[in-house]
Amino acid sequence: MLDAITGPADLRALRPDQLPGLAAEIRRFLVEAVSARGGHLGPNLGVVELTIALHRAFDSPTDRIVWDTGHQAYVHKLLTGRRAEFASLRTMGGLSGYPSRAESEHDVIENSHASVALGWALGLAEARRAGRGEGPAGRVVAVVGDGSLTGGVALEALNLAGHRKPNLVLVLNDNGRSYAPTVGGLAGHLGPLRLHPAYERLKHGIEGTLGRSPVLGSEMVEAAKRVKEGAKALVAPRTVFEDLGWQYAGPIDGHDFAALDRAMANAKRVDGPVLLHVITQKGRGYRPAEEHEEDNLHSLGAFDPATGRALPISGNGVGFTSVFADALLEQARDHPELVAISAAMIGPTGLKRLAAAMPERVYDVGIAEQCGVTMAAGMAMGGLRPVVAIYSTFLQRAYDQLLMDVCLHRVPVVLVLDRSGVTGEDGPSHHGVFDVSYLRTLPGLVIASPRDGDELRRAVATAIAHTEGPFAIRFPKGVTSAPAAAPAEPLAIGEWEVRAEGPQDGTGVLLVGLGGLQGACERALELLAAEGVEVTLVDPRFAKPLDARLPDLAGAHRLVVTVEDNVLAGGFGSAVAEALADARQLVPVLRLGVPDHFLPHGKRDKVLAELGLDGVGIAERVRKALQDLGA
Ligand SMILES: Cc1ncc(C[n+]2csc(CCOP(=O)(O)OP(=O)(O)O)c2C)c(N)n1
Repeated sequence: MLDAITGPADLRALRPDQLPGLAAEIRRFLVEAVSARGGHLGPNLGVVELTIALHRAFDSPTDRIVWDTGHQAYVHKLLTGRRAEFASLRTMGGLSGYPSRAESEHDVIENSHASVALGWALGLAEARRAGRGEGPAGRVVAVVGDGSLTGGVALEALNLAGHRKPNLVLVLNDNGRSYAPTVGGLAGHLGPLRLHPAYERLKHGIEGTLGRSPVLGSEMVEAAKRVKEGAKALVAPRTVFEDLGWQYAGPIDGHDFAALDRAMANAKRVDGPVLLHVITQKGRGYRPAEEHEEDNLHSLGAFDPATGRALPISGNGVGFTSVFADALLEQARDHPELVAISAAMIGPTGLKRLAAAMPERVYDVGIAEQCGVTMAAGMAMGGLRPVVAIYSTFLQRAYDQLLMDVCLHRVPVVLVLDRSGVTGEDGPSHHGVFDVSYLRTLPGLVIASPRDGDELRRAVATAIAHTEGPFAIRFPKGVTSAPAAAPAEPLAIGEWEVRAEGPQDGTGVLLVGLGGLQGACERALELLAAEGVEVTLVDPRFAKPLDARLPDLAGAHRLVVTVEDNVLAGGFGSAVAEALADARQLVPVLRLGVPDHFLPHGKRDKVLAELGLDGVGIAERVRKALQDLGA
């Protein structure tokens, strides 16, 4: 059946009794496709029926379906004519793992940072209300997970939509989980609605504004009778959504086509914002995902479809995240005041080990990076030593909190930015290529950028020992060398390491490579040395402050080359150029890094090579620069 579906119209031509078969086929397809190259599995298995129902009920692209985060849009892709492209899922030039406007007119937004879909949908709905585009007839639907609803920006839109009251459908895809179980008072509010549904179904289903129950089954009919008989146990409070000005319908069984169809048909008839509370099961229909306790196989690399177990990764080494996890645990043993904060990503950021050993010292704040950072400021002011572990790309969201709460108050918060630099398969919105630029602007912040496991462990020790102000550590995705067993020796803040010393007589090249790109610099050094170009290789260790000896060392070379996988705008190379200009050191500077455009998805190594940020590319650019200088 799946082969015959080239778009939503084909889907609408199916008979209702054909839909369960289609859903089963889609689930088999998803497991096969994701097992080959990795990707998001659990979230997509959970929304198979929901996505089919959405595309039958709404007329995309005239009606706009906006996926929050977008990691759960694989089924949407399959149903909008992209089945064949799944063979290239997440590979360079292939199918994106998120919605992509370049791929399809059915993809509205491609921002894979959580919690923004409702704001987008609100804006689109207001534009229609103002008579633009399709006008008020077209519907706007936002599909938002219960995890993503914990983000402040989602709550802001929820609040505003209840006040503005445009025609807007919010499908709350409630599976009770982010990666791990969703935290917070709102999750606590949804739980009882999910478990004791009868009253809400009745109030808004039979007697309320929606006219008919979206989920009228025999159980409900019974419940209806009991309510009418005045059975007090069934009387539930209003939902918070209604208090905010929304109409609420639910809960709706997100795996029951008939219930979904009725709910959506009703929602289309309602004026103003309506929330469909749809209950789904993450990982549905694939036992390894259903039974996977940590995250229902939320996202994973290539795996064996028979067992759900990850395929062994070739190559030696240990993940940077793992080194951080051990280093943090080591520090926590010596520092009872140390606590760690994660924004709904305890597992992926490596806090799981600390949480297993000392659960009371790890805080999951939900997808609430801003709140997490400000809370850390308060904790530090109150005498704790908070370590905030947030992927580089997601910390972008908390810029103002870093500036005003952490840095203005000079509180000793430690920021740990995993997935710094080019990250790979998740694409434009996930590459952590902006952090040096945005962190550098923050007064008083130290920024360490360790190149390997040993240096990372030392950076963690340095950060915890640094009580005078905030401290950030950024490190890339990927594997590194295992750190030494000896106690981690703290680093001197701002002090670089000269790793290879070339001539200091104005003839050589000074190569300064930040963090994870030291390896590529080593390779470039070898290539250049073989051609007789002499190079001094420096690991700056810190993007801020820079070693005070920089202008003098630069002046002893013919050319300074900076290498980073951060954007060139305001990045590490800019910092070096600024320092040299301020010292009136006029040596030419060649800055290598990420140019002024968004990067595609693809393996980290491949993306870096395309940018010329591998050994060969660096050597080539140095050679060319020397030619231009007439050397
Ligand atoms: C701002 C931001 N922080 C963190 C993430 C990482 N992240 C991706 S999906 C996800 C969980 C989303 O949970 P939910 O919205 O309930 O969707 P589900 O996967 O359960 O379907 C998180 C935390 C993100 N995408 N954006």
